[in-house]
Amino acid sequence: MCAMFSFDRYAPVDESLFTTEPCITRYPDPVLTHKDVPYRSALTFNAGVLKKDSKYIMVFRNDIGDFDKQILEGTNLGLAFSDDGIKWNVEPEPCFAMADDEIMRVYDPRISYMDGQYILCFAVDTKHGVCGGIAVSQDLKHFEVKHISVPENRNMVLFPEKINGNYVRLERPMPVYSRNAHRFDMWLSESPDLEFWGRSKLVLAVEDVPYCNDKIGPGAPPVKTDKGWLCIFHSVDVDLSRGKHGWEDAWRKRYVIGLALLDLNDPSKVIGMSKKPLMVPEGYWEMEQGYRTNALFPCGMLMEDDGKTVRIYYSAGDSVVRMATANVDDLLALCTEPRK
Ligand code: BMA
Repeated sequence: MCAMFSFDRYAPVDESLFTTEPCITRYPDPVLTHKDVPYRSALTFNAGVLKKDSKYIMVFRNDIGDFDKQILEGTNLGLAFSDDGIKWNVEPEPCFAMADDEIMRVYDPRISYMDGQYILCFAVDTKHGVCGGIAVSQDLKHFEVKHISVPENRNMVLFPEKINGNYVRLERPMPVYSRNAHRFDMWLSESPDLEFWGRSKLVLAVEDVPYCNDKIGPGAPPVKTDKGWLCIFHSVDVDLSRGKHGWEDAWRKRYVIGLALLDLNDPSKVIGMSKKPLMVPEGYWEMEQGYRTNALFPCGMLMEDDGKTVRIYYSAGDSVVRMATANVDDLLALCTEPRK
């Protein structure tokens, strides 16, 4: 193995880093569970959220099945609207699904609105690997698929506006030859038209994140501030001694939420990063219940109309959607101030 990349397979992480930042306020209850869904639903999670014309719009992953019997039978994407971002009305039918001889399902949506159209990014499970997909829609009922990447790629997230004339996405390829271990990093690509993507660059690597020993991936469309793009991501540490949590025989991962600040004009440049997680799993909804406990997975982030309050929509336990708020200046300070 090349010495430069000699990682311990899963080096232990410093547990003292794993606290939620005090600037975070969680809404106490989930904002969406399978009980809110008027069609078959076992797990509602990994939800992209957008605020447009004072309305909140959510596209969420709906795993079909039976929560109480712990049965999962497939996945589609659901659509919900809200006046306050807390109480959601789910549309009567799912809004999007893909399946054919090659594609098994789409999942983990992120939503943006640009140039008069909604843009949905999602993961695509195919018989030949996981791809990233991008589709556009005028009405969130009819979608035109613009792009499906080569495998393996996941967690595509668009910046909310073009940068230097191009669409820009964050993404998380899954290289198997890079460091002789499972180390998946955050990358960026550009496109003039959402269809053709290139100029790919590494943005943030696992070894840059002091509380990660496995993989990171972009979370939600970044929020623009005058200091840079606020970017949340998920970060995973693995501890092989972790045993059964949730529905599976063993679940050895912990998913936390990280925070970074990217350069406004060249968002491949990380100009600040919180040296500890922004949020870690806490309490009943995040640690005790669900398909996979100990997993926070953010897919939505938006700035409120006051220009100060940032909302983060994240999943807990791959089972419910939750929401937390923070003041934008506190988030910026976490990225820019040296830690004591
Ligand atoms: C990731 C994806 C997500 C999921 C997360 C936590 O690898 O599969 O869909 O929410 O794991 O289980």
